Amino acid sequence: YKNPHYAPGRSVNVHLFEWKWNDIADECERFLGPRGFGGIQISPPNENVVLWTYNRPWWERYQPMSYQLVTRSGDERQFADMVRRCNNAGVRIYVDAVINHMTGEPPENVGTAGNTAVFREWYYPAVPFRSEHFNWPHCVIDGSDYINNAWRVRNCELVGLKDLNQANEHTRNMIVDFMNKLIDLGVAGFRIDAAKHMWPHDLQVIYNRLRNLNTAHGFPANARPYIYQEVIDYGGEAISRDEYTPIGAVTEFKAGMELSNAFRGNNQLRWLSSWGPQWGLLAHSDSLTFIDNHDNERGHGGGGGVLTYKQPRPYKGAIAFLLAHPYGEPQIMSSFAFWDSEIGPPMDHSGNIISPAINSDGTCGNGWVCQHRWRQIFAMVAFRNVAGNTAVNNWWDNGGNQIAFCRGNNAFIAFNNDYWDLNQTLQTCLPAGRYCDVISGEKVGNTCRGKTVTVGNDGRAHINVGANDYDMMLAIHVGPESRL
Ligand code: QV4
Ligand code: CA
Repeated sequence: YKNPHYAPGRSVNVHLFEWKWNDIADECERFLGPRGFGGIQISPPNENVVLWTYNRPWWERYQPMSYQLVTRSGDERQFADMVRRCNNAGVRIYVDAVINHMTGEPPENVGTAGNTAVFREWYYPAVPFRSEHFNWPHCVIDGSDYINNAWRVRNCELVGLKDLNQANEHTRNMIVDFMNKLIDLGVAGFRIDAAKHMWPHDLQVIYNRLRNLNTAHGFPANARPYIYQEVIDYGGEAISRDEYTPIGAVTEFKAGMELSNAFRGNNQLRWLSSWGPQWGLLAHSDSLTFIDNHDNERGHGGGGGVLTYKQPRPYKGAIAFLLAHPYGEPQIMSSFAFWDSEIGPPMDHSGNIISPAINSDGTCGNGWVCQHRWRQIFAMVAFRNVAGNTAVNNWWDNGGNQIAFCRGNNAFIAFNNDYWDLNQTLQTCLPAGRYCDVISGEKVGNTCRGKTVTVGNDGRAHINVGANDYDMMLAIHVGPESRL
């Protein structure tokens, strides 16, 4: 369950938060496929309660009404079409699976597929779930439970959301049928929402009942779905991430916290020479890494003070390090712009999501941030693909916030987060020749719109990253995007 089953030569998963299925299919064909992205995490595809009371917040999608594949992102036909088109473009789809709970007791009672429920009777006829399929006695998680009561964290309600009993046979069957249907439609795996709130053993039973990935969508025979479980663990809680690594990968929230801290200037970059498990992070193969996610970019789920698109310079630096370093299976966030932590995606007066516009310079409009289309970010996806499974070598630092390293003989990156210039000759490990820095500008035709780096026969090159440069890093590699 720890292999994302990316197509060969690809890496990096992007969360296209609240995107519509048709738009994702287009994005696979026109951008993500050609640019070498590995996969996409999509928003929950199953029916959720519609909350006009709160002006259609993004979080309504985390309150399921049924497992019918009808949401603001699209219906089942559009979902199937998206998965097929993305797989054809070499890009995998991972589903955000909300299986811990159903709705709370919302002020409205109609779902995105038109179904209703009887909240006070724990009755969801469109699944169906009845009261016996939930955890009893009824209780709601308290803040202190996280510290000292694992049972309550798993058997009581998360913010009042009706808590399913994954040990119940019928409940399991409904969840397994839902996930298997998605596998048959060609998805490559799942983010398990609120995994901390479910018993690892129950999850294991569910995972073991999942079908193999669909070979008609290009997956090898006997491939198991990629499973990454949302467990927020900064230490000090009754429940640990280590309870979940035996059954699948786990979201490593410490990675974004530590890299945000470092690239904000609160910890010297030179310490990153030991990045990985030595920092208290999960083992490489267990670890889904990211800087920000849809919760902590907006202060939900405990926040975490991570860098987001609102601090672009250090954010791009942190993402560049995340993608340049071989540790972990990285995911990047692709957001819509927000000023308020509850507001939903760009929408019209009827609540329909407005598609991102694609500007002539390749960036997005209509309120979509599209970090994945920022040059400094998609360039690092290509960098990671070229680096492949090489290790870090030739680490250099100035004893402070200037660092550089090679990935085998394929790729080289330097960072300068000091208040003075990085201006010196460094070992790049690359074959002699001229390279275009993919951070400061794209290579167009055979001209480099950014800095040009000349590597000598000894592999060394003069590297310049000014303290006042637009970005704090310089990256070159042997791929066609960089080689001149
Ligand atoms: C309110 C009160 C509660 C009260 C309840 C009942 O706040 O104290 O008990 O009413 O009357 C929304 C509202 C929330 C409301 C709740 C139920 O924001 O105020 O409770 O609905 O009506 C997202 C949002 C939540 C949102 C939820 C459901 O972040 O704010 O709650 O969707 O719409 C922990 C978990 C972790 C979790 C994280 C947020 O360990 O698993 O909190 N992260 C995931 C998702 C996240 C999602 C959920 C879990 C739930 O990433 O986006 O929550 O599916 O750290
Ligand atoms: Ca639970």
